[in-house]
Amino acid sequence: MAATAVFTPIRIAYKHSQHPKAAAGQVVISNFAFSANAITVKAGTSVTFVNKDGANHTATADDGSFDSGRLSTGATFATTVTKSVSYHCNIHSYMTAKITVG
Ligand SMILES: [Cu+2]
Repeated sequence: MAATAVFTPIRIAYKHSQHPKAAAGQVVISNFAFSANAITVKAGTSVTFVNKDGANHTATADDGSFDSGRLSTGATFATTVTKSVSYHCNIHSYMTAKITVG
C-alpha cells in the first residue's frame, strides 16, 4: 500500500525591498534649489528630476551632457549618468548642484 503524502504548497513571499531594482536617483526641485544638492550614484543610474516648485526650472549639465529643457511645475526629466557632473538651472544661474558617480 503506497503511502500518501500530502504536499502543502509553501508560499514564499519576498519583500520588494529584498530585490531592489537598479538603483535610481531622484532630485527634487523646490524653493529655487536642487534637493539633494549633491547625490552619489553608481554609473548607469537613471536620475529623475522633479519640479515641485511654482516656477519653471531646468536641470542642465555644465558639460552639456544633458539638458531637461524648461520644466514646469510637476514636470519630470530623467537622464542616465555615467560620470560625475555638475549641473545648474538655465533660468536661475545661482541654482547649482552636483551628481557624483562613485
Ligand atoms: Cu531655476
